[in-house]
Parts: sequence; structure tokens; C-alpha cells
Amino acid sequence: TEVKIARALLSVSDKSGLVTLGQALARHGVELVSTGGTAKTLRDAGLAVKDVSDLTGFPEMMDGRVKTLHPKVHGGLLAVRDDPEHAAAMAEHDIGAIDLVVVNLYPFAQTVARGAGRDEVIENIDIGGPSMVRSAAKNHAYVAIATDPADYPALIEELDANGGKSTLALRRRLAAKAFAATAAYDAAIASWFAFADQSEAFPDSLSVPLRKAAGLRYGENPHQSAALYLPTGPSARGIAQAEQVQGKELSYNNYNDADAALELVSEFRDGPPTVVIVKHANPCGVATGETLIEAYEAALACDSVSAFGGIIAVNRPLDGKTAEAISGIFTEVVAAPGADEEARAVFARKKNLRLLLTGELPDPARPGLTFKTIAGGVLVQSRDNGQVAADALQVVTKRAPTEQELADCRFAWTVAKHVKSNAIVYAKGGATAGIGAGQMNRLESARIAAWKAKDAAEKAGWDQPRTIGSAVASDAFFPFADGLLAAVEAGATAVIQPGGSIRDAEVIAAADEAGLAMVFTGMRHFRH
Ligand code: 93A
Repeated sequence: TEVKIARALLSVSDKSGLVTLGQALARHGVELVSTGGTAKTLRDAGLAVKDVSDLTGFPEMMDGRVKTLHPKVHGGLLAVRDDPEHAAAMAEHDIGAIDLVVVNLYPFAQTVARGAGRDEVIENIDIGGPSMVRSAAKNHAYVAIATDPADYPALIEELDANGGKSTLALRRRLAAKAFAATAAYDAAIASWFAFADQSEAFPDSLSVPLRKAAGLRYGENPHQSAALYLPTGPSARGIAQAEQVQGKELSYNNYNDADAALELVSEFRDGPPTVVIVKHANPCGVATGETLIEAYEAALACDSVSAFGGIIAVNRPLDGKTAEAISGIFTEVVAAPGADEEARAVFARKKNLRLLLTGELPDPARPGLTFKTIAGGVLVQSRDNGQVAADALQVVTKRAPTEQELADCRFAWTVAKHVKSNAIVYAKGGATAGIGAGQMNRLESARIAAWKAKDAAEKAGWDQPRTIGSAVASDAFFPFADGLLAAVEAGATAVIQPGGSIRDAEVIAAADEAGLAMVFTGMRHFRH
């Protein structure tokens, strides 16, 4: 059960500890065979190394995609040494036994983590490495496999203590570790496809490895149990990765609402200071401003009643003044890219307030999948990362929107994307004026939004609601003119909507009649 190590194959991406190991092997008279970069590191340290291409008789090719995938390698790894037929095959094909494999893999997870593009991520899926690892691990009766530099010292120790031989006990332990490593490696790749890549291919079978990250006190309601699961492998950044720096444990509803808030504020990641206030997964106030506190006050003014117990997300590091303003009413959660000392000190006085720091906001245009369970199944779709470019907007009315109207249209449209359907959003001057969400018909959403704007004006003591002179966005087309007329009644002067109804002509005529400017996006943003 002890095997004298005569030949070792080394091929590592992480070169730490490599030279020390190489020297130890050389000391025991082991022949070293290696791939490009690994061979170079060993040679630079003065060690004699044979290139794997000399062993195989093939050059490393296709940008290194094919370097060790060869029978001279895998035959040498997989042969059952005391099986006469295997021995005959080795002799016939001039295959030499390999007694030790030292391999660690292309840094797939690290490549994803540093935000590399799709092609680079794919290139970092190691194929030859895991093949060698699995061949060696399968044949651990003869072959030792080291996949982790942390195991080199134990290996060296054993060779030193044992006259250059490996023991079955060590080979077994290392084989188990090797299969765990390749399993985790493949799980990370599968997870990337599921969570980080726009997997429009939708594979025939989908297994998404998840780990329980937190037990939650209860679900949407106290009689429901709940937990948070995260992908075991790399995933896109989002609310699930945020760092909680203070406050009570997040509840199921907190996660859901904070996700809605962060996803919406991320749309403004390159924009001016922006604040989003969410209640029950819908925004109840969104505004931009010169400063964060200005944006917060404008967002709050949209619906200060609903904002009570709200979830807030901002697109700038929090400052003390804004934190002070937010602390003025009961707030459940605040999510921000960062928070300065002052802001932290302000929140520290609100023991229950949950402060989440997200770092750089996620890219709203990133690909990905969303999952929704239905009884007995799961609906999977690519996430709604659709964005309408300014030059894709089509003016359909006699009057074109003014610059200000167009800016308000685009702002309202972005907010409407994050409001449950049917969504109607009035906006003026970079702030929502009224939001109608989740109604079963569009007319009602338009009326509710206008009514809420009136209510807000009364509460704030304004002489008129901010829907006067506003732009209105509708997440899907107006099927009839009535919804649009409700917006006219509320004082909107510009409309943004997908278009595409069989009654578009009727709706456009009603807009022209009222002197509105209307643009079509050609894209719908249902959200249910
Ligand atoms: O591109 S591969 O999938 N094809 C191969 O044939 C192959 N052989 C070894 N990747 C392959 N490797 C990997 O190269 C190893 O797993 C290791 O991570 C890396 C070492 O390359 P180098 O020695 O050139 O630095």
C-alpha cells in the first residue's frame, strides 16, 4: 500500500508553496513533469522539469485549453498497476506511471468575484485540471493527489519520514478532499450559470446549490416559517450580500422590501443623489436632489403617511444630516452603499433600525434569472434588466415633450418598472408626485395615484398637488383612453407608456385633444 513516488505531475494556478514542494520532491529523486507556467516557476527556482508536451508529444494548444488532456497523462494516472492488461497497455503505448499529481484549478470563483466579463469567466472554467484531479483521486490506490497548498507540508513530511513513499491513508484522505474540491468547483460554475449569467438557454435540468444562510423568525406572516438561502457559488451582488452593521435581525418582509428598494435605487447608480422609500415592496416615494437630504425630503413628501415604518435605499454614502432626517420617523431598514461616522452615530441611537451597507450598487443592466414558485413547480425567467435608451423613445403626439417633461417621463418610467402592476407613476422635477400600484385595472391605479398626490399636497400645505404639470408613466399600454383621461384630469402634461394597444390611435387622439405630449417606449414592465 506504499508507493514510491518516482514521477510527479505538477500543474497549478496558485503557485504558493510550489517551489518548496518541488525542492522536496527533487530531494527524493522524483522526476518533475509540468505545464507552462508551473514549469517556468520551478525552472526559475533551479529545478529540472520535463514539459508535459514532451511527455505527450503534443504541444500545448488552443490557448492552453488542451495541454494535459492526453492518454499519456490519463493512462499514466488511471492504470491499475498490478493488472497485467493495464500493464501491457502501458508498455504497448509507451505510457509511464505518474505517482503524484499536484493540481489546483483556474481561479473560477475569483474571476467571477472581480467582475470579469463572460468570455473571461468561461475561459476560467478549468477542464484539464479537474480531469487530472479526478483520474488521480479515482486511482488513489496508487496515485497521490494534492489540490491544496495547505496539504504540501503533510505530503513533504510523509515523504521525508517514509523514504519518498506515500501511504494509502494519506492518499485516501487527499482523494476525498480532491473530489470535494472538484464537486465544489462544478457547483460554483452551475451556480454562476443560474444566478449570474443570463442563462437564456434554460437547461433541461436545473440544479441550484443553495446553503442556508440564516433562519428567519417567521415568514410573511407569523404562522409561516422561513429562512434565507444563498447560492453556494458566486452570485451577482444584491441585498443578500449586504453587510448589516446594526439593528434587529432582518425579517422575511424586510429582505423582500429592502431588495425592492435596492433594485430601484440601483437604477440611479450613475445619477444624482437619489432616495427610495418602499412599503410592502412598492415605492411610496422616490426622488433625486442636489443632496441626499434634499432627495429624502422630496421622497418623503410624496407619501409621508405610507413612509412610516418604511424601508429606505439611497445611492450615495449616508451623511449625518440625512441620517438625522431619516431618524425623524420610524424606519425599519436603511440600505446604502456606505455611511460616514456621523451617520453611523446617528443611527446607533436607534437600536432597532437595521442599517445595511451594500458597497458599490449592483448594475441594473446585469443579466440573471428570477424564480417564482407555483404550486408544484417553479417559473424561471431572465430578470427584467430592460432599459429604454433616450433615442429609442418615439413621440406619438403632435406635441413633443419639453426637456423637463422628457426628464420627468424617464424618471417616472424607471420608477414604474419597480411598481407592482398595474403601475401608474406621476413625477415632477425628479420626484414622484403620486404612485398607484397593484390595482386590477389601470384606470384605478391612475385615480389612486392622483388622489394620493392630492392628499400629499394637503398634508404638506401646498396650494396644488404635484401632479399638476407632471409626467405620468404607465408600466403597460393604456387599453382605453380612460386611464389617460384620468391623468389629464390630475394635471399631467406628458405621458410615457409602452404603446402597442389595438386602441393606440384612440389613446393618441385623446392625448392630442388634451394637448399632451406622449412617448412610446416599446417595452413593457409588468411586475407582479
Ligand atoms: O485549459 S485547461 O482546461 N486544459 C488543460 O488541458 C489543462 N491542463 C492543466 N486547463 C488545464 N490545466 C490547468 O492549468 C491546471 O488545472 C492549472 O490550474 C493550470 C496551470 O497552468 P500553468 O502551469 O500554465 O500555469
